Amino acid sequence: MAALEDLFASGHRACAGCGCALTLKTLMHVVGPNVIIANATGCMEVIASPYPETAWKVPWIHSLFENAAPVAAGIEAGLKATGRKNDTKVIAIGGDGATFDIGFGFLSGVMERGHDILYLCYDNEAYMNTGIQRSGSTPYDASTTTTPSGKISFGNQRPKKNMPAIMAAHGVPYVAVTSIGYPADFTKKIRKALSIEGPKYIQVHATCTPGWGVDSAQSIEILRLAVETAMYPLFEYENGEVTSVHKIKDRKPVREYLEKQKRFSHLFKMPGGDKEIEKIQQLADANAARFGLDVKPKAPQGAAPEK
Ligand SMILES: Cc1ncc(C[n+]2csc(CCOP(=O)(O)OP(=O)(O)O)c2C)c(N)n1
Ligand code: SF4
Repeated sequence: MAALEDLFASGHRACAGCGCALTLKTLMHVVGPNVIIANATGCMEVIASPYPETAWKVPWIHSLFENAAPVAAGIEAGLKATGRKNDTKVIAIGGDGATFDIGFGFLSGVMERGHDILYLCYDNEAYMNTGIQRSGSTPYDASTTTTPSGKISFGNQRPKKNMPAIMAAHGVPYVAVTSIGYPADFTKKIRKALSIEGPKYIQVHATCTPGWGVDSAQSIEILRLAVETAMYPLFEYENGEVTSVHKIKDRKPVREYLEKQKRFSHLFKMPGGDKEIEKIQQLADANAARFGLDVKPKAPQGAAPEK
């Protein structure tokens, strides 16, 4: 098999084990050269474009933190107006801070206006580039520099914002949640999104090794545990309806995910931590129930069929 060209080249300055950089590398293997990318401010912009160098081998633009989606929409409209859209894909990329919070209104406008773009949010669950501040995507009880755990707090006390549901509520044709811990799932969903005309939103769970406090060698294992515990369910919405979910066989307790990350380590030391872990387990259980994630055990052979 011919080697895939790295259109997001190595030599950039991401930390070892960065799931976000792996996301972009894998994205470009799927997308190929006929693309224009608009990138929000954030780690992936900073590590890949220190002047005068760039890791990008395709047309790429960075403007502001909040406006990757409108910049992409402008590019798409310009290509159409000048008769040059053809098969050129237009992709906007932003972290969860850029997507869930600061670029939220801008993204909503773009989704509503029906532009033919893919918006990719790499979700590392905090503002990492500026030193691990909480975002609307930070999970319950995670310790960040703006929601530090300590005597008076278990960390972030707000639930993760349900962005996929908000995006689906715009009536867009395709919304998907994936994880770079599952590259085949990621690749399949990117391919599908690019085959659909109109606005698409894909959210990909991606490790930040210093932000989550994990060993770089465990980056993928942690992402897989997020899915296997139902902390981060993977699913697709088509035209507002959930059309597929990634099922889980033998769902693991959330403890197995939490105990491997420093951002949750206080839960295992502080009085009352067990109760908090139980609350997080309930959030995962609710995810499993909502999406029907658990694979039901098969009835033993010869057993009477369920009524
Ligand atoms: C309007 C504005 N506010 C704040 C900043 C400072 N800033 C730059 S990057 C960043 C964090 C980005 O967070 P996120 O979008 O989650 O991406 P990540 O760094 O995690 O990749 C912030 C707050 C800015 N550049 N512009
Ligand atoms: S700080 Fe986090 S998101 Fe930024 S390059 Fe390092 S691992 Fe990646």
